[in-house]
Amino acid sequence: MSEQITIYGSGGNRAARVAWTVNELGLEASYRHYDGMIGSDELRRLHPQAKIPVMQIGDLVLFESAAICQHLCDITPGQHLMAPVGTAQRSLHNQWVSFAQSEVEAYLWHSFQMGRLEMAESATAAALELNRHLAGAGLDAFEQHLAKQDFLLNEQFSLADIIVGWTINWSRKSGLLETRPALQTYLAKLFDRPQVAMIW
Ligand SMILES: N[C@@H](CCC(=O)N[C@@H](CS)C(=O)NCC(=O)O)C(=O)O
Repeated sequence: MSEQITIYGSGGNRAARVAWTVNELGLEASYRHYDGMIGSDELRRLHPQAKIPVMQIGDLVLFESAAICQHLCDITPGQHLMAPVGTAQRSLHNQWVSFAQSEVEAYLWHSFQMGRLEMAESATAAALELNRHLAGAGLDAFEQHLAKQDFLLNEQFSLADIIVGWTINWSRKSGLLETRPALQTYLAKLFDRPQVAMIW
């Protein structure tokens, strides 16, 4: 690839999805990260909410971690992480990525935000319990699916495992995997990969 790839964001946050995809595809990228970058004017010129990750590649500026990872696959000849548009495998990829973000990650994010707001304990306890219940219902779907196969799409690792794996790892850190052994086994397989960029 001739164009320089710059990733804004690094570490165990959602930028880890992008770094892991870069590693799996064997691409070169430079990473920009400094204290105070989130919310900065520099980042707000690239992302409407000044969040990470953002990728700049040539004239293209992209935000949303899943969109960035998918773009990297689309522009990498001979890549092995994502099936072509119009195939069943590609649509199953879209399905699991959307499901993870709307049925699991949204509730984890909401609980995280409540922690930041330091609301009255009585106000948060019920909402946190509801979030655990709703995220858990989404995780049950992944638990049943991954009890039957090694990776999300079939027996072969793919980009869906990078994107959804990050969400499942956040669920583990939120104490939601204790009763979900198939997801624990699944995560261990992901962490075995030398290219992994998540933090255990
Ligand atoms: N859906 C977005 C989420 C982006 C996001 O919320 N990023 C976090 C870091 S993981 C962030 O920048 N948070 C800043 C904040 O909440 O102020 C994605 O997947 O890229």
